[in-house]
Amino acid sequence: MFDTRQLSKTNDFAPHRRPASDVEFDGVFRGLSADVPHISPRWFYDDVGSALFEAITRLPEYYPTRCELEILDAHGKQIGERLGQRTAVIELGSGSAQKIGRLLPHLASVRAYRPIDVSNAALQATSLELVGRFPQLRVDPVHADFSDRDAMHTFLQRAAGTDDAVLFFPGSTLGNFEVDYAAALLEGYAQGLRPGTPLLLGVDLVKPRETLEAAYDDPAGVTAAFNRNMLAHLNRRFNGNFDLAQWRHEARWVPRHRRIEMWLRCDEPQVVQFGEQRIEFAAGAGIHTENSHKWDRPSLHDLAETTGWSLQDWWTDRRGWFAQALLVRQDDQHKADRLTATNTGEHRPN
Ligand code: SAH
Ligand code: AVI
Repeated sequence: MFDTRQLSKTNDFAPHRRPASDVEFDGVFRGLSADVPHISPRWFYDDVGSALFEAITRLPEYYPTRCELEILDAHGKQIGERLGQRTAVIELGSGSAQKIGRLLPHLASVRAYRPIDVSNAALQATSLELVGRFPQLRVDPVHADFSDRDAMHTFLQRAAGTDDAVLFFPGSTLGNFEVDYAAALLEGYAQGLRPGTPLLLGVDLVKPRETLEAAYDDPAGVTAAFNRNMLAHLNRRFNGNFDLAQWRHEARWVPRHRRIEMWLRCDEPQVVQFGEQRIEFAAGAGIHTENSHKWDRPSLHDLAETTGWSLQDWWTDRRGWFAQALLVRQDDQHKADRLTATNTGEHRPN
């Protein structure tokens, strides 16, 4: 049995923010009323959404989870060696924490695990499970939004400043952000960390359209249910009345952006009550609910180099569908050299 003293109280950081519900309502309402209506994918993850995501990871068409587990199983020992003597793991978007469970046996010096997630249900369940499996481990669950750059900066300085921490960001969750925003996040994380700090990043790779679209539009309709559940979540959270039956799931590969886009589309006009506000959608209107960007080694290398990180290692599954990238926080000299090279027109080959 686990010792509950191992498990710290869930931490909420960013106490300087306005009451969360006002900020959150404004953000969601602005997105829904924009010219291209959109919602942040973080709103997928209420209790039901977290459970639906777990169901997605078991679908035959959804390859990313199996590929990433394959990499951790095949190369976990080497990854552990490359990470060196770490005392803490900070995981971004930990979900069911299945992946850290595969890595921890190769990280003998780790004493603390800090999973960060917006889903309380996922955080609580997985923290308890890990405490049970790794009795020497201290688990500090953090209920927070990892896309809040200021709060993350403060948190990383505090949490990683005293440890030799490794940041773990699996699942290709970084790919759910617009590329510019993903870059800003990586840059913000780097600024909160000491030079040499490693980031083990899971990224999904570009592959044929049919494979990608099948992974995001399964015949059993689990991904459709996951997509629609976002409206149920918003209804509950913000007193809305979206009629889920009126919205159909769409997922398509957009080669120009190298991403899968998920949308919810209505065939009939809709008037939706949202808190005190009303939002109108014309027949055929869509709400953009998710991007899932895909990468290759050169594009990931460039993303790292321009955001304060260096790509040091790269492991893929047998088919080359998914990768674990080991990035290391650059030192300031590296950054200065890179800026000089850019200003003098020198270009690094990919
Ligand atoms: N890392 C797991 C789960 C990926 S699903 C895996 O690889 O299988 C994405 C996870 O990130 C979910 O658990 C979700 O609740 C969490 N998440 C999504 N957006 C978030 C945000 N902005 N801040 C914190 N957690 C977030
Ligand atoms: C969490 N994230 C990386 C998943 C993905 O593949 O983009 C979420 C998901 N959306 C639909 N299926 C899975």
